[in-house]
Amino acid sequence: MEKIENWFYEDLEQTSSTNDAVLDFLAKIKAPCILSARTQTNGRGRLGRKWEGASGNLYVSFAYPIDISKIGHYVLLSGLAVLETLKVFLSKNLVQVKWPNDVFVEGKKISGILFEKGPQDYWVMGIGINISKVPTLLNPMYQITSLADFGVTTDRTKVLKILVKQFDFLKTQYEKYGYSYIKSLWLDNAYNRGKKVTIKQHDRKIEGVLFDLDANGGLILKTHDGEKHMIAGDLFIREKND
Ligand code: BT5
Repeated sequence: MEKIENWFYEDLEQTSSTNDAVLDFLAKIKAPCILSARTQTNGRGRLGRKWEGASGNLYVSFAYPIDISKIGHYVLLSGLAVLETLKVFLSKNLVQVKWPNDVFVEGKKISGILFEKGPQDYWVMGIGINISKVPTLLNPMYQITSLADFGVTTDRTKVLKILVKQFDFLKTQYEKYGYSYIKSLWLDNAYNRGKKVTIKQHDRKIEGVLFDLDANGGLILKTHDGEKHMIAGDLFIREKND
């Protein structure tokens, strides 16, 4: 069986969603594992949204056990693993994490991550990174970019190998030094830290200054009514910074 670092690994030509296919792989081998696919026919995002594909991009899911009390920390850690991976290819100050775990380059979305519960204490961490192409989207939530837009020529296997190394490194640092390590790295690389942002939750909008992270990986906004803790939502830049 193929391996990347200490992870069992399988690559498929095509699947509907790597987040589903990795569960079949996990059922077979019963150990932490990674599954990628060259194409995904029904990739998904949060809240039933779609993740659009183009060939050459990376679609990968990791299945591994997480203590439920730490899930918010792993959500941030996953975004940092993608951030550090992209910094290998791009100038470091261009890449930022957008809460909870999107990665943006020059204000455009290049990567999205979807966590889903698996069997027992396993979770699935599904990561999409635009490498060679920006898919065509009718009404994207944000502007979109890819590594190719910045003149980078690489392939999904090279990016995946670096991603696994970065993830393993950050997980080890987290286990050694705790959440404070993840929190400060995240804040140092946060999109729009100290600026006015809007968090959209279904039909609700909360506006405030992106200030800090709480103990569970939630976002702390400074609003007119004091500090507010966000555990879910989509972050947008305020159009007028008034
Ligand atoms: C996410 O959701 O950003 C999580 C996406 C996770 C995708 C990976 S691919 C491997 C694994 N298998 C899966 O089936 N999923 C995971 P969310 O925050 O809800 O953002 C979704 C929104 O991002 C969409 O509504 C679009 O506006 C936008 N979008 C869709 N495809 C995109 C792309 N390729 N690049 C940038 N933005 C995209």
